[in-house]
Amino acid sequence: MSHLSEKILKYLSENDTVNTLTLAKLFNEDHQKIIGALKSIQANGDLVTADQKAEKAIEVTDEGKHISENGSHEATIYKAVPDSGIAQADLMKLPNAKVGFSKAMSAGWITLDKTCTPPLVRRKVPEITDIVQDHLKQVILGDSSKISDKEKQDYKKRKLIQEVVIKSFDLKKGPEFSLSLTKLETDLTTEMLNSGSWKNLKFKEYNFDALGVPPECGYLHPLLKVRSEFRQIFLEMGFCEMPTNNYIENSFWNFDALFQPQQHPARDAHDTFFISDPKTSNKFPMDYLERVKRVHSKGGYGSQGYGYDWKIEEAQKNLLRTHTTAVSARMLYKVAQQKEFRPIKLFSIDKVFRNETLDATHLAEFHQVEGVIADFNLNLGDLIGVFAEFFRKLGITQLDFKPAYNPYTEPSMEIFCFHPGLKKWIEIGNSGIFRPEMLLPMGLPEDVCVIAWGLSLERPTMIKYGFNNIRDLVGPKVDLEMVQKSPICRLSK
Ligand code: FB9
Repeated sequence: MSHLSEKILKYLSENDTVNTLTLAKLFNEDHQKIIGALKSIQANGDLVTADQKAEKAIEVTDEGKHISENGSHEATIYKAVPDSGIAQADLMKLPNAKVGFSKAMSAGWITLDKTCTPPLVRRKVPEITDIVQDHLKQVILGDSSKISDKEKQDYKKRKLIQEVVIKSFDLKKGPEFSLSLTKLETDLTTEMLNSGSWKNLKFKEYNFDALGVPPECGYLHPLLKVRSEFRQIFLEMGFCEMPTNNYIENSFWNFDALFQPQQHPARDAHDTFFISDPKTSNKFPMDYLERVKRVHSKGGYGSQGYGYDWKIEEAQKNLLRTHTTAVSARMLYKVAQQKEFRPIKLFSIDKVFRNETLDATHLAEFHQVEGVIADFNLNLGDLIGVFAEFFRKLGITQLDFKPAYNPYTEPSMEIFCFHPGLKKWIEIGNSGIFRPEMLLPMGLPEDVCVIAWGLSLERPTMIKYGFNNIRDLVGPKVDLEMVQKSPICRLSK
């Protein structure tokens, strides 16, 4: 129990009644503290009765407080007049001289000698009593009985005092008066219920007005911040997002549709995660599947093919998609089924899975970012121009390229940039023009070309946020505080 609450109860045990303002003076405490102690007594039950009183009182304003400490403006003016007198203009340079001069004149403390040039202000009395200052000091001490109503009106007009309503309480012993406050229980426990001890305990009242604990708001993971920046760039470049909500894919769309031969090493289990249940898919557009089979085994569309015995069983195997280009294939096939081809720009940013050796910067899964454009007669220049603009919006302008190989694109290029932050050349992606052996079996017109490029989300995020190990960014060991305090992602446009 607070010491103040004890003192109040003790005072009440020796006196029938007392007002809280009186207690504040007696205990030399701020009145609000007395009210606080009263509240904690009342929370314990009806130990005291408290009748609220509201009485008018006067208190000094800030200016009134200043005068009580430094003297009234008229006294300041009087004290500023030397025995030899002072030019009125000089006197009026003092602060509050206007009101001080007129009050000193009407008090008969000073006079204006106009026989001199310029007129001089002289003292009229040898000394003064600064009654205003004395009165204001009395108000501060809480005794304004010696101030006449007329004087109070004048001080109010001069804004030296103001009327306030002071709320206080007249206290008396209550029906449950006691000198001590029993500790209030805040929790009803199983032990209390079992032992029955709750019957002799007092419980704190529920405060239904108490606000709930503010919920910890959510925070976006740095990867998702970079994803939304990339998404914004694609959208403002006029790309539409592809539906990538299928981690599980079959080998047909992930490999065969992309003219990736069935004996390609990437299709081995050591590079790809195959699904054991359900192990296979069996729903394919069979006419299209036949064209894919033929282009792999016999060639066609000007291509000699791979000349191997293509097996549907291989194409039926389910897997975790190794690239989002599988989704691009599905989307391009869909575009090819439309009556009339219309140019399209597509993008995707989503997880892909590779059964590869893990290291400090590579996990078995990462987010692939891919941009695809299908239009008439596109060429390598168009491809370079588009991803150069994409990277420019990321603040990357110094690009270089190296020929590369992808089973589904020819030509293909690895993309490099001189990273201004790292001050070195780094690989930032891969790109190429999809091969006719991929596009024509889908049914796309011969003069339609499809260009595409890809990069990851993890690499730029690690660079942007200064991570050296991918496990500090993703996975079970991530420090959640990192997520909370990671700054907003602003990739320079
Ligand atoms: O993201 C990568 N690097 C990168 C990207 C951006 C960046 O910062 C931006 C400037 C702000 C910094 C680095 N890379 C691709 C390059 C390397 O990190 C590489 O080591 C890792 N690569 C992944 C695949 O590795 C197994 C990154 C991933 C990748 C590679 C190729 C593609 C997509 C992702 C592709 C493609 C493609 C090609 C043709 C047609 C369609 C898609």
